[in-house]
Amino acid sequence: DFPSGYTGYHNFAEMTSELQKTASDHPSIAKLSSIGKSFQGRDLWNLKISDNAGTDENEPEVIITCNQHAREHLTVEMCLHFIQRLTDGYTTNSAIKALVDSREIWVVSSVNPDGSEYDIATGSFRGWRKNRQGAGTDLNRNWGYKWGCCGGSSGSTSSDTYRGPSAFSAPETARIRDFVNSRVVGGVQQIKTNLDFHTFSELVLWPFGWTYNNTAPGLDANEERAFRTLGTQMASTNGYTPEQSSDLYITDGTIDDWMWGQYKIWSYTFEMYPSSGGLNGFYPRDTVIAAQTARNDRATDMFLQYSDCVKRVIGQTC
Ligand code: 0X9
Ligand code: CA
Ligand code: CA
Ligand code: ZN
Repeated sequence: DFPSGYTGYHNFAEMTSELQKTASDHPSIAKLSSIGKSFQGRDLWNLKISDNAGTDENEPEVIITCNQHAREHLTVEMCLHFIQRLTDGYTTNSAIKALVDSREIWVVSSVNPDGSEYDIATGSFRGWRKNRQGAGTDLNRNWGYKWGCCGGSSGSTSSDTYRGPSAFSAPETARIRDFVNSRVVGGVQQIKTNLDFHTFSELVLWPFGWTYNNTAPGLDANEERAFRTLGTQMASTNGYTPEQSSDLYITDGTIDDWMWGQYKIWSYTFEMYPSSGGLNGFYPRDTVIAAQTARNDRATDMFLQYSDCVKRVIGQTC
């Protein structure tokens, strides 16, 4: 389990209880389901937050994902904080109510529960990143858009950025893909936006990661301007640095490139606290959780606000 100094973090069982409690305390606006199992058989929980949560309404859909990388435990807390703020704030905060009423928000608070549990199993952190299938696959190199295209992932199983033997070879990415595919209704993808949380470096990133070019086939100058404008505005609320994801380094097979490349889902990656560090940058004490999750309240509100039409941020219609 988590070592002393870290007991404020949620392990998988604690996260599961928290999600179940939220759903039972707020049955009209929170509905919990599993989109399938991890490699080792843990549930991949997906909490829907919306008014009339049991009904599929005609509202822009949003998907928030956390913990693709095992050791990035602060991101689980980010998803849980986001859930708690929207559900507990619903009756008292009119701005929150307006967002919850006008969106259907899916939250996958742990994409990689096996890796996360493995990271804490001995009581001291292992520094583990990947899932637990064989030698481990880096889930954020396993998505099926330009998978393995560009030197932004590794073909060797021992690497921390091993892309897997084929796109979506990991059950964790495959189940989220299946879920996102299932949200095509009447030929229209219902999910408009995605926010994927990582640690660390305090960055707001947008596609593409596979090329240094700002634009590419499937991402025109106008779209790039909308990505940049909303990314920059969100970053101005949390003090992160906004940039195209390849400005960090080239990656291929990432969730954001797939979401955008496959479906034109406006997908951002947030790299949370701290701004720099070595391996210990992945392990901030639990005393920082409250401040470092609340730090993204305004950015996530803005993200939800524009989720009906991201191009509104540059004065365009959808
Ligand atoms: O390498 C990653 O997957 C991310 N950094 S982390 O330290 N959390 O592992 C950065 C990904 C940036 N690229 C894209 N989001 N495409
Ligand atoms: Ca609704
Ligand atoms: Ca819907
Ligand atoms: Zn990460």
